[in-house]
Amino acid sequence: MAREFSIAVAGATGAVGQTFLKVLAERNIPMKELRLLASERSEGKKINFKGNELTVHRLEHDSFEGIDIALFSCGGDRSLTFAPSAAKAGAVVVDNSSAWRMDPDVPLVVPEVNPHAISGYKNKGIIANPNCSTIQMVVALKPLHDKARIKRIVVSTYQAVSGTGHKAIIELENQIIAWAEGKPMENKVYPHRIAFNCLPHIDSFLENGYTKEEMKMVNETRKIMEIPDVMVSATTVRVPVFYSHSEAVNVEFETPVSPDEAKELLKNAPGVRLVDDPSKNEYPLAIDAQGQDLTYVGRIRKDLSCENGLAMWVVADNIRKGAATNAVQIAEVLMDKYL
Ligand code: L14
Repeated sequence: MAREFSIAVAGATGAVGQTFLKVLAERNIPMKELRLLASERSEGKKINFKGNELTVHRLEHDSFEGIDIALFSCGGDRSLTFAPSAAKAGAVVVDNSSAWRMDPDVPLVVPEVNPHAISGYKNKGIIANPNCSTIQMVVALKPLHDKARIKRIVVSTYQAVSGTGHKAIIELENQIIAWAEGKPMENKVYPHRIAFNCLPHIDSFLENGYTKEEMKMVNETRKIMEIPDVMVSATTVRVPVFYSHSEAVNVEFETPVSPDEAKELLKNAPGVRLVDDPSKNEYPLAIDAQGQDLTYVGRIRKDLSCENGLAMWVVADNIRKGAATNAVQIAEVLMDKYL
């Protein structure tokens, strides 16, 4: 990576946008220019990047002249509006929203799982970054699928409020403070109180009784893992955790794979940290995964309800591996191999 690149961040002031900047700095991405874009609300704001003060500009159709890679995390509507303009200006868009993920002409990529799909950016100039819950699950399952072929997945998630953005982090904080002070707890972001509660409701409900978040886990898993016929059933739940999603995953395989074999495979798998020593109370925890880029896997045991099954617990930082880090990893492959 001798060359330097011009990078734009659309949605630079959001929870994911801020983490884009952190990850770009940490990974020393070679940049000629870093252009920060956001809605007019944040126009003119100053943001420090590696000791330089950068000004936030308003996201517009002509914001992308000279940009090589545009990292988008500014919501699905804005992405539908502005990603094609960025692509037209010659940038490759890596988009964190759900807007483009299931478009057959847009690759949906987790670099540890399907890096070859990145070449598909040539179709529309857009690559989609998958849903946070899906990313960490497929990182954990890919090495096992390569060994024994997955037939069916049943997953329940325990998702942090940061996925909804800054406003939800503040809502949970305020509810905890109100509770401690014996005052009424107010909710605006979620339809119910999230403090000391669990909400089986992420994104909106569909006709079939599932939420959009649940159906993302079904459809995105099929696309990323390239197993169009895999059966997936998901229940996605919001829990009063600030960062990191946890998941209980039950997987059924075509052929046997023992817990010991699975541990051996996961110990050496890219992007995975195996944390599995229950005798020492060691298993993946949200508070340990927070701020990290790896997907933590543990509690690996036989699923007693089927012939070739495993059960496990999978945890990752939803804002880092689940969003910003995964997108920056895609950008790194683009810079290394394609641009
Ligand atoms: O990326 O936690 O499709 O509310 C959007 C909603 C991620 C989770 C996505 C949340 C989701 C987010």
